[in-house]
Amino acid sequence: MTHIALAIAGSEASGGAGAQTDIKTFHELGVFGCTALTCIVSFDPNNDWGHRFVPVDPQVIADQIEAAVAVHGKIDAVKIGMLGTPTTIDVVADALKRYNFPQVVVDPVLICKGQEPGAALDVDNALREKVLPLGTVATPNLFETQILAGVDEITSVDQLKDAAKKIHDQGVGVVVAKAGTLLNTGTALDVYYDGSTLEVLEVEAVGTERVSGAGCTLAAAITAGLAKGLRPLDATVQAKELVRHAIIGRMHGGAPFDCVYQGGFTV
Ligand code: PXL
Repeated sequence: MTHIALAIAGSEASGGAGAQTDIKTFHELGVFGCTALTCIVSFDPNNDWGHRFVPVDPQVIADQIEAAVAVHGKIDAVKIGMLGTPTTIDVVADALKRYNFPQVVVDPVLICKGQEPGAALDVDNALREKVLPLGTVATPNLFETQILAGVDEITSVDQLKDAAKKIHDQGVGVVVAKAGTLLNTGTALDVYYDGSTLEVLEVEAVGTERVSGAGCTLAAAITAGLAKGLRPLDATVQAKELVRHAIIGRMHGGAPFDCVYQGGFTV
């Protein structure tokens, strides 16, 4: 039986991040992918690679989710990627309530380079109030973990564990708080917390440079694992391994950053 995952996420034209990455990751793990696009992001090579951001009309977002659900009859797992505006968050929260998907992975992408910093606070509050509690798993990066946990700075693994617990206390079943290489452990380190199990997950770091799409890939891989019936911890361990391969196989081109490529991973 083929399992189906839906990415409710933004388009990022280069294919390095966003919904394109999600689809490729689902495919790499043998899961059928579909999408509801929430916004269109185009990096601007003439403006410091800022993100030109265009939200998709709210009704069109609702229509896409309706279409994906109707065509397949069932969706095994959903990944929520960039939402970008409070209006989009409202539409997506409504859809999550209406369809009651069995697994919902929330990658709480707060703001993208080029958006108004003021917009971040609105998005942050709306995401925390309306979407996070509807998720079964959340995958905040270090910055998002600080904001969502309401803590100043996270510089140690113990602080990351405490922050993951604080986010869990806000009604998220499983928190995967991602530090990557930022805590200088020499590894790519994330904290997994599901209310009883607390695990520090580490894989060998490939390097310390940021690679575009790594976070999207991790959340998408967890989503695919859950769609196939893996337990959240096993899905997360597998996802970290896939991300490691996607970073090793990354694409170099005309931008000052590389982007992940999932192509070389085998389960
Ligand atoms: O990596 C975060 C992200 C998610 N979704 C979209 C993006 C980005 C970053 O560029 O463009 C659409």
